[in-house]
Amino acid sequence: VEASIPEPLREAWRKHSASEFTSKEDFEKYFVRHVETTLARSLYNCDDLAAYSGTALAFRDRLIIEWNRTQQRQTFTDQKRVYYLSLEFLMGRTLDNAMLNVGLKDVARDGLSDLGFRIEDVINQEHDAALGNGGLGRLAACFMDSMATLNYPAWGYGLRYRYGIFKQEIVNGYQVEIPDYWLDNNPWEFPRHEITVDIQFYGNVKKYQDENGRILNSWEDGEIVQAIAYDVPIPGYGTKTTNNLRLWSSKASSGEFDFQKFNAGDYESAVADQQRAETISAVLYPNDNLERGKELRLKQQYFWCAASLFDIVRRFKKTKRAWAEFPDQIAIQLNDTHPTLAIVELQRILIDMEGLEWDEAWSIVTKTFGYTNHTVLPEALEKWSVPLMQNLLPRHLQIIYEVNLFFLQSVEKRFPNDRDILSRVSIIEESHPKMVRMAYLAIIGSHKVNGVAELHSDLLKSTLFKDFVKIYGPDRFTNVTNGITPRRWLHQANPRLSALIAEKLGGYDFLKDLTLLDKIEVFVDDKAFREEWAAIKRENKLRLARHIKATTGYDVNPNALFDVQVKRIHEYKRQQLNVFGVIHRYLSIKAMSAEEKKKVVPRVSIFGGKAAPGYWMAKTIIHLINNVADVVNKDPEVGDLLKVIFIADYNVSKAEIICPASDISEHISTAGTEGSGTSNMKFVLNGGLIIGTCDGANIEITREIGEQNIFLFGNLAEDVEDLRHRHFYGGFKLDPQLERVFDAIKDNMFGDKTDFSALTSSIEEHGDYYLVSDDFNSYITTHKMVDEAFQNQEEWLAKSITSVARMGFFSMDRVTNEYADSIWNVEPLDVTD
Ligand code: H53
Repeated sequence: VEASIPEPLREAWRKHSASEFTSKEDFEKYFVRHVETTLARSLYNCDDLAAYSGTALAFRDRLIIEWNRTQQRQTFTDQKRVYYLSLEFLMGRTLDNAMLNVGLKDVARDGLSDLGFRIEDVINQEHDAALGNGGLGRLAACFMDSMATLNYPAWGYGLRYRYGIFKQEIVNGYQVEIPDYWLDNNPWEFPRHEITVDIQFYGNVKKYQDENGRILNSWEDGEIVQAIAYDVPIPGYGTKTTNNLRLWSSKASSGEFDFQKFNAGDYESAVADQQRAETISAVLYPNDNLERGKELRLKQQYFWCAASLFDIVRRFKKTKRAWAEFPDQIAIQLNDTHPTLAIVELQRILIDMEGLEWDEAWSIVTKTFGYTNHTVLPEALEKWSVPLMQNLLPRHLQIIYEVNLFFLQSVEKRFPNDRDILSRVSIIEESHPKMVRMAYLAIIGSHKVNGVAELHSDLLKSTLFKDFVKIYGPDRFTNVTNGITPRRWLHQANPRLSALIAEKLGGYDFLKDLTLLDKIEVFVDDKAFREEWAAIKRENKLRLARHIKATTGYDVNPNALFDVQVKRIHEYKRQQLNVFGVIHRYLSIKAMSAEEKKKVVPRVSIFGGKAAPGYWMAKTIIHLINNVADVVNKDPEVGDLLKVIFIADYNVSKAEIICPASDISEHISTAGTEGSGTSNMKFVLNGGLIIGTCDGANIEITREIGEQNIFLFGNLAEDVEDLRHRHFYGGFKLDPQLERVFDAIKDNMFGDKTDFSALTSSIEEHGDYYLVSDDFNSYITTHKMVDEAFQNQEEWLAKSITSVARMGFFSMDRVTNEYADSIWNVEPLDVTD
């Protein structure tokens, strides 16, 4: 149906076309109207939650106007677009960000105050959109902000989970998971019930001859599930560009199948089918850096890839261009291997549905895709069992085998005397059962593969993907070091610091070009500037102290050194090293005389992070932290000298309170294991110093800010293999200071020692894979240096200011521009031109 209104009738439309508010008066008008009509409330029963909804709806109106214009403009201009495929988008809250991005937060603050509300209370009503686990999901969210800010025509594609990452509660020291049902009155999404795609699973493949006598394949008799689009507008900062994030929700298809059952009186079974279909988009898998090979996860992946590809292809076909132009119009970025099936799906569409020849199709596919790898950890690398795929996606498995065959033939031709290389690089691992190696498929199906920090990208080339470098040459592999959006992670999280910087730089341009931060370095000796800088840190620490008091009941001294480690709990991130260090500190304080205690720098050790529900060791670490907190915090011999805090349910909105409040934060993964890390950047950008290993982006942070401004410790990545070897083949002795810590644990000082025996024995008896013992001494020594440095507050302040001034490189805008230039080949489109 042609839905476009004929020209003669458009006048009435234009006259009444929605307009956007800019003044306080108008904001108040929109707000009251929404409260009274959309929400059916009044000034007699408008609480903070209703005020949140009213404000959100007023801003939503504005976003949607810009969103419509942007989409129309992008469609009309028809230049190349980027599609960012990610199973996770860890967006956090939207309202504050929307107000800041459109530049109307002050207007809203004044308006809300006129109407009887405090803007902070209103903002705090919002539920986080937590459709992600950790770094990978948050990176996708930063991409969305940056792509819109830089005016790139870009869409995100993801899944609309009914349940995001679980809420974490701590009960008797243990993590308990509570489902996060977040969709009730979420004003930020627009259901597009008219935009649906039928997705097939199971079934079988039949061969047939077309009219030209060609043998083609058809995938038949499967089960159909419907994908429904939900759109989320993504406003850029200081631009009219408002991009789209499209999330797919699953529903049973209203096909004949159900009807037959229904008519046959099998109502219950028809409902069960319905529920089974809805299960696909029901829950986010709560694992970070861990793949467990569950069928439902594979279903999620295909469902989302197929719906997104159908949508992209449908849009392309409207332009009536030749297929060969597809890669000139479309770049698709794969966030990790989770969307690798999109490669296979596009090949399937082109050869099975559109009738292209294999080679022509494959050349289009490889020019279209780029693949980002985020980890070298073996347990995080996706492999799918061949029988599972055979059953669920029979046609795709055939195509994978075909891709593999052609690939291996080409390898054999180039390396005729190397038999081993074929089995090493084969997409199919010859195990029982056979497995599809998704990373290899992603490399073969993309034109560029990137790692997320220099060390990580180098490791990819020298270890995991070494053979592929030999085959394709080094140019297919590149590095784009991660970044963060300064809008959320400076301006929104730390408004006062942002304002101070703006005052010195004569405006907020640095939020769009973070390298301008270097201009604050000249104020490092400016007395007033330094005082204000210190006052801001203090205020941020007080804000966190209030949060800690409200959530844990503990009082913490704001003059103490705040030492923070917040991130997913994982053995490779080594929260166990941190808590062992805390125990060591506790034991040392207990052994001190009153005189010695006077010299101790008071410390608050703050932890936060979720463990995957099935990751027992990670849960044990949480348990130990909480038990240590229990003992230490109540010990009168220690008092203010040491407090241990576990902040429950760490998420994006809590990160916005925590990051600006740290004095030092910990990024202490075993060298060579962390892809990049991004919270390291958030802490430094907010004037916190860091203690870290030579891993991930820590190395580049050091290069940028100078090694005198960071506390590095521990063994290097190049030595890890040897050290691990030594644990098994003699030459290993447990670090004596760590032994003292273990003795305390074994004395039941922190509760029943058997609760923690897995933790100690993994180090003492099972090879200490993460090299906790090897790094312990250097860790403790470096913390002593941290204490000493903190005693010289003037020096500390200088380090803090200098570091912030040198953080420009870590802006997500630099990252986005690098992807745009070296991987996507897309240009910005200013929608106001
Ligand atoms: O991705 C971040 C990195 C971080 C890395 C993380 C990540 C996940 O959160 C999940 C799966 C995965 O393979 C990697 O661990 O180092 O900063 C963004 O690139």
